[in-house]
Amino acid sequence: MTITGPEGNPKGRILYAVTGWEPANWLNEFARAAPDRAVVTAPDGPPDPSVRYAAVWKHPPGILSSLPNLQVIFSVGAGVDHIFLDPDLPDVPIVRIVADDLTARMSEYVVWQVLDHLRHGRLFREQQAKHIWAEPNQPSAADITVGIMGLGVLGTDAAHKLRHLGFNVTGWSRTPKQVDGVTCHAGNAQLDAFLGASDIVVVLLPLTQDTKGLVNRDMLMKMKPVTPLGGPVLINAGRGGLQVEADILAALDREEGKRGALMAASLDVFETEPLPRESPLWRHPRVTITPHAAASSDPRHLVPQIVRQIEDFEAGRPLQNLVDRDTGY
Ligand code: NDP
Ligand code: OXD
Repeated sequence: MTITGPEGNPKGRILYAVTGWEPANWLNEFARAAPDRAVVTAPDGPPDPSVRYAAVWKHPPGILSSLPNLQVIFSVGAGVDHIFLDPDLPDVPIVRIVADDLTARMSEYVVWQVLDHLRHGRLFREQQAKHIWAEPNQPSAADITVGIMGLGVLGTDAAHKLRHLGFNVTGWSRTPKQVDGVTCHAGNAQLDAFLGASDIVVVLLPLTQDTKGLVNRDMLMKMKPVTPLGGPVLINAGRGGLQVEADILAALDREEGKRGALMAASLDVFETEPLPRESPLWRHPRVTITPHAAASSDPRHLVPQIVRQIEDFEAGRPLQNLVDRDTGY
């Protein structure tokens, strides 16, 4: 167990239970933002009654139920599916991250990938390697409709930025939405219309019981067979569990112009992470892979927000960005 901050302090301690990320920067930020509060990195031994808050990412299942006085769980990511993997999840409020820094990073990723597909990035990199000077047909942003699955915090910001660049933007959410300049679709009844209108589909959905495996053969068959880019393009920065990778690979290898054929894919998230070395996605010439890095959680921006929420909570003010356990996001 590591403890930072003062011991024997009456203020509720914070458990930092994060798997796979370097803890030093987070602990430094907690020390800076909450110098009067102890942070515990891994409780062992008897249940720790002084821990009242937990900041988690893929925490070891069962660790939270061992804390008798836990009052709030904070996800240090925007997504919370990792929290629901714990079968012994205590019945306390769950708060997720909504932060301008993270939102801006995600929109940068979406805009970067959309522009790379529009501006033939892959082709030009190939041509450069072979010293080929040739200009392909170049559609403009106004010729392309980008469809965003998930019109939440991240999807809405990306939609605005793509609109600003001149793309047509359509969106899909669970409940009806109104977003300036965006044609909005909602619910399963409007999914086909949404897919049929989109040249590039960007997935920014949370992983829930309802969305698991949604990006599958059935969905790919409903995408436009022909677009100004040749065929449809898929970009997934939501969660790997949303996609069926065997179906995406099959769609990439289907004959161009045929229904269900995918022109290219940009994938930031995968069914298994890290993406196994033997996955054929690594070597597919029309797949762009990033290592779940579309929008990193930066402790400089996120820790002060968590500490502020704890202070508000202790002062009797309501928590923000609460997760709905029924919908799973
Ligand atoms: P929000 O909760 O703000 O938005 C989620 C959106 O998805 C909402 O528009 C919601 O609809 C929609 N949605 C949820 N379930 C369904 C459904 N069954 N059918 C249709 N639409 C649905 O989340 P964020 O925008 O903040 O984040 C989205 C996801 O992005 C996160 O859950 C996480 O998985 C992922 N993420 C990935 C990162 C990365 O680095 N790759 C970084 C950060 C987040 P409604 O508006 O009706 O509620
Ligand atoms: C997140 C993520 O959910 O990094 O924030 O994926």
